Amino acid sequence: RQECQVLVVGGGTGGCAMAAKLSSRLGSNKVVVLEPEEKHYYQPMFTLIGGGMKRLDQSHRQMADVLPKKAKWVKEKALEFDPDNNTVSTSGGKTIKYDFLIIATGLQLNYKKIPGLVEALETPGSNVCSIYSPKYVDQVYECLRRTNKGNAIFTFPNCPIKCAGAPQKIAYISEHYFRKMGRRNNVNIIYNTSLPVIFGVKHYAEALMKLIKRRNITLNVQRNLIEVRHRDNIAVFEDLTKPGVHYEETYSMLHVTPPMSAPDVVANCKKLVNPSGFVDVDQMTLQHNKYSNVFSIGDSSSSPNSKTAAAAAAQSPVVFRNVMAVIEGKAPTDIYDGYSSCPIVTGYSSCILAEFDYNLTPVETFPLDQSKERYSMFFMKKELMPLLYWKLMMNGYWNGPSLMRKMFSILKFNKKP
Ligand code: FAD
Ligand code: UQ1
Repeated sequence: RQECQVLVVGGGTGGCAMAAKLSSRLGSNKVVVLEPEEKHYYQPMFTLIGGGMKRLDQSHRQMADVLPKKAKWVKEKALEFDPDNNTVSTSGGKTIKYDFLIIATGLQLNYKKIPGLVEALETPGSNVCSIYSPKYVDQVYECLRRTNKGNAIFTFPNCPIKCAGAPQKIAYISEHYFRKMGRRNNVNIIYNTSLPVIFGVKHYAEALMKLIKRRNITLNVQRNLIEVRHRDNIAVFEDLTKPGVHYEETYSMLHVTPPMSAPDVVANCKKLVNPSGFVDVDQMTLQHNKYSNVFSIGDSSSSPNSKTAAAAAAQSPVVFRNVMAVIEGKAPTDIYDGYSSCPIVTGYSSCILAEFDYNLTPVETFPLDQSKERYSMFFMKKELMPLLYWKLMMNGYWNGPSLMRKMFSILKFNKKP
């Protein structure tokens, strides 16, 4: 049995940022981080690894070096939450009692939900790959290098996912790759998405539709991957508008974005979650709707923002201030506006920087039209963001770009002051 003031479950993007902020304010050994993994991955780099622009070993650090020194790391999994008794039991047989709990367990990748997919991903030379897992991301560039004709198919599942732009980023990067290699005339690029639109924010969707047309990419909406028959190179899709209608599509390369969900241990604790299995928090304060000493940050929370590291960054000062308020016996008053951001990489030197809030209204940081493809945004995504992540965010110093945006707008550089 162990006790702590704040227990952070999950030492990924949101959990580590919270542990850094809280342990710096509360002092040593007040914060426990429960996290089973040895390595901390900077997942936004996976898209670039897929395109051969970065290596996998550049995307991770040792968890021990990333988690804050003032917090105590318990290298175990949460097995069961008991919010009525303020305890969490762990894979190592511990029961940790907390005053305050922050759930930051991210999303679980459900590759197994699609029959034939895991076998395909794990068969060498099957031409099936996925940027979403460090286990499979290296296969993406290998697939690109091997493919010189036929259909390169990219999928988007029928559920909320993290970084909803990533499935199309890898399609655009691949299209550019085949063009650079002189193979584009022999390869069809097909983007099959379960969503009814290319992107949820109109401002960017319009730009992306033009790009798709210009670059001759086939877009099929409301088309969901349900099976992979890798021996025949066939991917089976269902038409979400016509129940029972299936399409068997032959691929020479298949990039799969897996179905995702909150991790089972979280989803199974019915007292903590909403009907979809996400931690049931108030979308403004990020405090749990029933348990006032429980908060959630990042992908495992029910707040209806687009799930990104950028969103977790913008949530982190809100969760921090609200946890501190509750610790001091006050009501939480800080509000998260749903900010999320997605640098939609469109090739080997260009990027559209989408930024928006709960209302899907663009909230742009820079005094430029960010729906245009730009090298500056690509450079920021590829070279500056990893630095910002490791040096600032992981040490609790990055609260998202709202301050930068206000600065630009005060200086009247911005289009919308
Ligand atoms: P994570 O960072 O995933 O951390 C969850 C942690 O919880 C993990 O360390 C895990 O080991 C731990 N955990 C899980 N279960 C348990 C348990 N039972 N007990 C204890 N610990 C547990 N975001 C952007 O902002 N910009 C981008 O360009 C971008 N691109 C992306 C591209 C790809 C391919 C991917 C995969 C993601 C991308 N993201 C991007 C999204 C971003 O990585 C996530 O939204 C972010 O990491 C979410 O943070 P989190 O803390 O909620 O979860
Ligand atoms: C961001 O804050 C963030 O989290 C650290 C990302 O993840 C790596 C991003 O991709 C982006 C774009 C932001 C937002 C930052 C700026 C400067 C617009």
